[in-house]
Amino acid sequence: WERPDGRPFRQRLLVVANRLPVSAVRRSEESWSLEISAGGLVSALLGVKDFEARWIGWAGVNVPDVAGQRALTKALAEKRCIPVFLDEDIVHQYYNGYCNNILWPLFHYLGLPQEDRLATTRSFQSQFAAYIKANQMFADVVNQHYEEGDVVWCHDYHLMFLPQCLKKHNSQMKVGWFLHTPFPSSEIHRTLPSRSELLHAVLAADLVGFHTYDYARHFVSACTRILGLEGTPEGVEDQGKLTRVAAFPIGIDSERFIRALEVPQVQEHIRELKERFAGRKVMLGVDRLDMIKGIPQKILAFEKFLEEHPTWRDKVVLVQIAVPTRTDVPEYQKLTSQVHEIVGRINGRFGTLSAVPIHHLDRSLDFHGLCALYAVTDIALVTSLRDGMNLVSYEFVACQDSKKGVLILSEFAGAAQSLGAGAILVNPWNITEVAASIEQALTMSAEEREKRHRHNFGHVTTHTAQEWAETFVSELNDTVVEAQLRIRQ
Ligand code: ADQ
Repeated sequence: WERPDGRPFRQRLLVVANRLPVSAVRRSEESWSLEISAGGLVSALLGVKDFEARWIGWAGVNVPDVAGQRALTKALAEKRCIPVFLDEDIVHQYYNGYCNNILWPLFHYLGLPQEDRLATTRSFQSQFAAYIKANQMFADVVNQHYEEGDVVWCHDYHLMFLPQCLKKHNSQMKVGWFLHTPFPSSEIHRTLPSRSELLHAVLAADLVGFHTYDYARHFVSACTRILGLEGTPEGVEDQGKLTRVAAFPIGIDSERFIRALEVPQVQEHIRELKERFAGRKVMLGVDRLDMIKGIPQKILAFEKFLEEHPTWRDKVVLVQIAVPTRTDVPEYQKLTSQVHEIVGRINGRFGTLSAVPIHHLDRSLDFHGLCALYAVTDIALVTSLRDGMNLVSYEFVACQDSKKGVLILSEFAGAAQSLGAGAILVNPWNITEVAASIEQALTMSAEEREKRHRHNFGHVTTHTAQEWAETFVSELNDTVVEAQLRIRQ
């Protein structure tokens, strides 16, 4: 399939996510500066060679004036990004409200908000209306830019209505939807007042993807139990229309991490860290400061370990890097104070004039700093209470080929399905078990560490982000072709 000049056609991929992969800062009335924010999704799609990707999403800023919107649209076009402009009220009700206050906790098994029932119901209704309105605004921008033959890939719990909005406008559009969080058991999902509307809206997609087989199974059960539809090995069937449902475990751009370890600046940083922590085993946690990451539970388990193993007290250090998120939400502020209080108590109890057992940083690290830290770590502690996948565990493994450190991993992270055989799996709620796993990791033989690391390193370097994106998109193309063939028969 070629252009007249002999170059192959590349299919256009419209990636629709709540946030664009850039941060925009306004310099003057009509001038913007943009910075690419490299996350897992961005690097996954940068590596996809067969498609020409365009991003559609919110730039994270309120731009009320037409001149500013026009200037930002122009600046973003150079980065192949197309903005959706959301005003402050919509952001408050759709993003802070329905997405982050209702769907995020529910999908991570934390339940619906516990406020006064009536107040919740009232705000629930207006937040749900704003959610639908915002999804329609994303759909309007997709429709404006869609060209026949494009593939549209919708991302995450923010955009569950988008497949339905798009298909209503154009039933021929190839639409896929992928969820980055867990999809909970149908018993949890059925507590959501808008449970059926959301399921129907997602089922409008041609292909629906999850990180693990379990999440896909929960979704199919929700459709069969709540909507009364038929679940098949392929997906969900509604009056002859099949929506394909499958697992597509995400990966990372492992080469990027492995190459970073060769950069002189990173090697210098590694030397400094080794010197600073000489004579001590380094344990590491890297998380957004979110309730789902189980940070207090992790620190309490470390405290228990120190209590029970006095001989290790001056021989280990826990470095916990926690990037603050959603800092305006009271529950998140409470979590920050709680973590600070526990860290202070433990450092007061077990610290000496020369060293403290926990280094807790409330901030993000740059890419090179993060790689250096991963490389000097002896034990990574990932204790999420629930986590769609958890890419930190993958990044740690990619940076450990010389050290062969141990990964302690929550059984409630999607990554437990792929890295479980190499990691020590724990129930993060069981602090005694996590404390025991720290001892097991510290005393593990070199042969055992090597064997476990080999398994995980092989997985992380084979099942990459690029593979994930390519598999999803080619499966979406195939699904649509198969559906067309079925209709013709
Ligand atoms: P997140 O909940 O953000 O993602 P995760 O998968 O761990 O969780 O990815 C976080 C990313 O941010 C990693 O690339 C990590 O390096 C970076 N990061 C985290 N803390 C950092 C810090 N303090 N400093 C610098 N960088 C930091 C959601 C889901 C996950 C799912 C991903 C991808 O919640 O379960 O794995 O999407 O699908």
